[in-house]
Amino acid sequence: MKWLADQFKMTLKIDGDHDGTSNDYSNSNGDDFSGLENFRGCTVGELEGQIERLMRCETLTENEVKSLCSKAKEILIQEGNVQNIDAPVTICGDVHGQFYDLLELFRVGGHVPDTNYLFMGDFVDRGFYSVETFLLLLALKVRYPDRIMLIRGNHESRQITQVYGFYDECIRKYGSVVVWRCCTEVFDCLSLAAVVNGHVFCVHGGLSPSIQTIDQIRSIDRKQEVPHDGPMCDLLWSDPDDTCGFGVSPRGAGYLFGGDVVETFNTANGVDLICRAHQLVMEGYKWHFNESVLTVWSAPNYCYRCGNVAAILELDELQGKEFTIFEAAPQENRGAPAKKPQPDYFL
Ligand SMILES: [Mn+2]
Repeated sequence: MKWLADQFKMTLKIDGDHDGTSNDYSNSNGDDFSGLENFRGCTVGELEGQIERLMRCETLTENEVKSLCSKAKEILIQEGNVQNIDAPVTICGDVHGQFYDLLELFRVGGHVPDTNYLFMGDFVDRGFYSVETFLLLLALKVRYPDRIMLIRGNHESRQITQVYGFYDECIRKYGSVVVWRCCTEVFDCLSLAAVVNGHVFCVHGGLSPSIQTIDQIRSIDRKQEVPHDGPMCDLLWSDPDDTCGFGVSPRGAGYLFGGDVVETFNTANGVDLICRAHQLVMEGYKWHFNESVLTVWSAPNYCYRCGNVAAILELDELQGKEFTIFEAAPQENRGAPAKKPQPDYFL
């Protein structure tokens, strides 16, 4: 079982092994439409009200989720498999449902739309607030489509979310599978990668032996559940490793890829840097292979117990890089603890 291998590795990590634009939507700059205008089926005022509530970690109603997801799908499906993005942009790694730490990320990195963001997947699972985290990112995407880019991580999957928490959280908070199902349909529309200013290739996991050029990624039929193998799977699951060529991944999906593979890929595609997420790093970010690959991790104190700091990377117009390190949101900013669900026998 591939996914059990992932679970096993994650357990190891938690226990102390730490290895491990081009969009042309009009009306999307945040300035072009008034509060009364109708915007993809609801008013900007309604959408902004939803963003305000989500920022307070309040859940949306099931009907609001349905309509938000259907608008998000419309926007996301029009984006390419590989999104071309212009700097300045702030690049973020895994968030994993740690809602209050996402607010901390926005506090230190700036809010949308003042700061442009690229989130490299793994929005859900593990943390207590995958629903609020994902819906907030989605609502911001619908409100400011050119200011926030979301690409798919290996956890944006039906199979993985049923094991690692998002499915159970949806059932607990809504009492049915409807919200989970809506969100997983959005997952299928997420882009697979991004290229910033033509030079920085961003992807959740890494490289694939089936992919030599970025153009090959553009021809993948991405609107589906993450497959168990093949190029789409590899992009979301692979990890860099001090090896030559491609090696077997202990995760049971994707590959380990070496510095030689990166050099070939980067040269062939005119890329200087592969920016990815997917692996916990205690310092928030980590360079590999003579700074040709970078891991960015944005979930501080991962799973509320790893003790790591988180990082985001700001790329400026001149290819300058600035890391911001941040810690978990302090307890007093985390709001009231989540209400415990009523045990089934009371219902
Ligand atoms: Mn991942």
